Amino acid sequence: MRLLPLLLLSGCIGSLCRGPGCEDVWPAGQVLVMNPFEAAVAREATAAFDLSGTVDHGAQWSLSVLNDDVYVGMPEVQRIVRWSPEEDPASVEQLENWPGNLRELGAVVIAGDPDGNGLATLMASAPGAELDAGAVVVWEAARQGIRAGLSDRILEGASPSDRLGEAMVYCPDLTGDGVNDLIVAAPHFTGGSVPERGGRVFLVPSEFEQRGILSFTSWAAEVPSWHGEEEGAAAGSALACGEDLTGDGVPDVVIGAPGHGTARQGGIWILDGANLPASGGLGTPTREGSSDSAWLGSSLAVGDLDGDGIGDLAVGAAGAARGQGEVAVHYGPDMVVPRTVIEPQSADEPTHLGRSLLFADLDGDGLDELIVGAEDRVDGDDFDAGWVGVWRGSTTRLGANLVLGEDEDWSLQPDHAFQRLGSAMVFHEGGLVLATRSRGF
Ligand SMILES: [Ca+2]
Ligand SMILES: [Ca+2]
Ligand SMILES: [Ca+2]
Repeated sequence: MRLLPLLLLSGCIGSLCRGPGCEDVWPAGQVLVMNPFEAAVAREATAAFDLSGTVDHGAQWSLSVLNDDVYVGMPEVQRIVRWSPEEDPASVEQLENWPGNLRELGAVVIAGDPDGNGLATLMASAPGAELDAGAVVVWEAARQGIRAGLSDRILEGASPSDRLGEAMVYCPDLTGDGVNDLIVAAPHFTGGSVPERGGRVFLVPSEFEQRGILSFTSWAAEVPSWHGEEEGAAAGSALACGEDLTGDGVPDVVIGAPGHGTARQGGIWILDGANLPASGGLGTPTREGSSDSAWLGSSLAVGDLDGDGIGDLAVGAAGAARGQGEVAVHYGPDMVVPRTVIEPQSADEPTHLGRSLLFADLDGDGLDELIVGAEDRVDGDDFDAGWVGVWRGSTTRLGANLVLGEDEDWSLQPDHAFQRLGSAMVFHEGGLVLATRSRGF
């Protein structure tokens, strides 16, 4: 990776606006790349750019990577930006700035190349569209064509408040046609056999090739879907796929329902990729939360932490321990009992540890690291400052009951309140890409 001039994490917030959206008054935040195991000083970023926009609505950006490019979804301004840090000079290009009613476009953005033609296909959700019914937009983003092919496909949500697209993952081929598939959740889905806010998860196969704006009834009837069976289960609040967790060589699907259980203990389901269940209710969870309001399944990630070739699963329970949060690590294929629980240090304020989780090989040894974000963490008097911790992958599995702040191999501490460190994380060219919020005004 060609190194840009080193920028300290806090060094250029508030500097001149260089990216799209510079008409906005405030520098909203920064996207940066860092690798704690390569940098001479672990808090130095190897590349960074400033995001402009509004700063006062939480700044829940989303990130995706394809080839050399980083894609940033900015749902508050319905904007998607492509950052190419490898180019000289690094380029920032606004791909979409949707003026219409696709509210929260970019809440999840995924860049893929399913047909292998070298052009990114963007899959972006807009869970706020049509009174929170939600929508998913899929289009090919030609290199210079900002609005080219704009309406290739828009999948509309069903009813207000369903929040279609609040979670979305891009999976290896699950339907047998050799092309990747998209799994989209509407975690507040209500209606038909689905109780209020039970949630519903849809597998959108690649052979689903209708174009244009598709009403819910026209697309959803044709695709497999699974739903929560209790009021408020919120099935599909988190999704994961891409690893074989069971050891049969076929990638599996994981669904989180943090509202599962009478006391919102939460639950997760591991769906066997070789034998996906028929459409319908999800049934009994693979695992349930162990305490009231644990919200188990509020976040999920899969990778291979011990390098045995079988996928491992990290599960967040953001409400466990009175809102401190916990992360459980399940090593495949023996998934049922977690081998490791990562707990926060005792503190009074909610941390919601593990609101975001990522597996990525940061040190290049072929084993994934576990990266845990706690975007709500209070730092002294600074609320929502956030925190990121990294546990290194090893053929020796992590021990039981690790403590955040004591046992991680590396951590990134916040600079200021509302920085929300760890709110969005992806892996790119050997580095950890983070979206962070600026200090504001
Ligand atoms: Ca499997
Ligand atoms: Ca493994
Ligand atoms: Ca590694």
